[in-house]
Amino acid sequence: MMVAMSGFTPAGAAKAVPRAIANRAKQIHAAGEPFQIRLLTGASTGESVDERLAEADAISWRAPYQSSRALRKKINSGQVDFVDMHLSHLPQSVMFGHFGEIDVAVIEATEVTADGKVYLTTSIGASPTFLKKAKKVIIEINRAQSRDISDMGDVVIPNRPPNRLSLSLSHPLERIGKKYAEVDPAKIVGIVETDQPDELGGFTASDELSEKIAGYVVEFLSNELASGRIPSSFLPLQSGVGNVANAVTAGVGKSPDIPDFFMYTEVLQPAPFALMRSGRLRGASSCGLTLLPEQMQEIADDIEFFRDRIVLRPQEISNNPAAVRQLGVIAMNTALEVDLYGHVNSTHVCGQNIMNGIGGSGDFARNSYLSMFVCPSVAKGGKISAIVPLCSHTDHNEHSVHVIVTEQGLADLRGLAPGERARTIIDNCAHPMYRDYLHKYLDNSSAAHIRHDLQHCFDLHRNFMESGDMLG
Ligand code: 0RQ
Repeated sequence: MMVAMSGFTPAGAAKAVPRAIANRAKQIHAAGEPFQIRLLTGASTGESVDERLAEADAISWRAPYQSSRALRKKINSGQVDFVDMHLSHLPQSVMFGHFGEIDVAVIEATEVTADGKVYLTTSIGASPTFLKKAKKVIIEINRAQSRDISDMGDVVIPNRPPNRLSLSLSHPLERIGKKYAEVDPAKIVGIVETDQPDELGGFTASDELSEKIAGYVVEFLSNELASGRIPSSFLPLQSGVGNVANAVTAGVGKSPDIPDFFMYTEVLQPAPFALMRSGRLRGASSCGLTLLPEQMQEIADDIEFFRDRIVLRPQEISNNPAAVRQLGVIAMNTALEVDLYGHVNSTHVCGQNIMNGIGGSGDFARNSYLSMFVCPSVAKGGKISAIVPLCSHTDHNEHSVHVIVTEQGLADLRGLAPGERARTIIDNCAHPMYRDYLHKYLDNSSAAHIRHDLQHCFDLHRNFMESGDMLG
């Protein structure tokens, strides 16, 4: 069966039913029978979905994103087929029938009414489309989620082309839809009551390295404002997941040079949320609330304050390329590796093993006013350089990348031809222990518009795979 579950990060992910499916799978496997599902969600999920189902060997196929240790292992050993997708594409791909029929949708909600209004919880994700397309629906009514959170929802499903209308979204907080998703009540085959909070992971406090990166980003944005290249009222920010992204938004919040701002993003993380009370963050459009448990409580306790400052949208709207272009979003995402010409690999280690997936990074990067990628200059204690001659896998190409930032510095690639890009990235972003190697690589490559030595462009990767150290 193709099963679709709610969840965009652990926020709003199904909890009770996937655990029950995992237990059932184990029993069936113990009896010597096969049992696996094909699984769609909005993005990554909480532990009850990917981790439990992967451990139970209950998934045969998965899309569009994951960040689970157990599932990653199964994907990289070839036991699970995984389709890595732009998150904005997922709901419309389901609507267009790209994955065939959806047999069952399992959707977390705070309320479902007799006439089929479904009030979603801490994320909207692809749930409105799953509810529309699935043949059968199971609703998890989660009593641990505040009913008031559902009122942040702004649900709209764009028409199928050729009848799709342009999005009328001129402000990050503009509401264009309904507070609830809709389902044909006749399709509901079960309602499961739970009271489990979102399975939010811990957030590591920002460290010296991420604060350095944040410092370069803030300095760059301040200069752009001062020069008038960013309007004085500033522009909405998008920030990817993780420690560095969190530190960058905290740094923007602290900077006296940057005015109070809005976010148009897919995941609202703890650091920007903490800027809301002071008014530094004036409001956020997001697809989900990936916050600390105490911050979730803060919203429940003071919904009057947050109701008008947070809008939760389906992922095809929160990540909509047209909206990102129209609003002039400044995008900040994370790279695993960047090559000398500004191509970015965000997903596959040595071009082979997946980490998480492209997520929404491409939705934003390709269409943003300014597209920035951040990462530490080295990983694994220096044995891996994030700056390599040629990316071993490309998620974002040179045409979608304006700025690269590591703790070594910032490379502003706008208007630079390939040769200039390469030297700027090496001198500003590569770790000093890799700079000579990278310069020599360039010097030894024959003259061309984009210089490469195809005999040696993956030597660093090959060294790492053979000896565990890129420098051999
Ligand atoms: O491994 O945990 O074993 O030490 O990669 O790296 O530095 O902790 O960074 O947690 O921010 O993740 C790109 C994966 C970065 C993430 C990525 C190793 C490193 C470490 C993690 P360890 P860090 P982060 C919003 C937008 C794509 C999706 C996206 C991501 C681990 O940000 O998945 O942006 N982004 N979505 O040691 C081998 C390299 C490496 C490397 C780092 N070059 N080679 N390993 N590591 N660089 C979210 C959604 O879409 C919902």
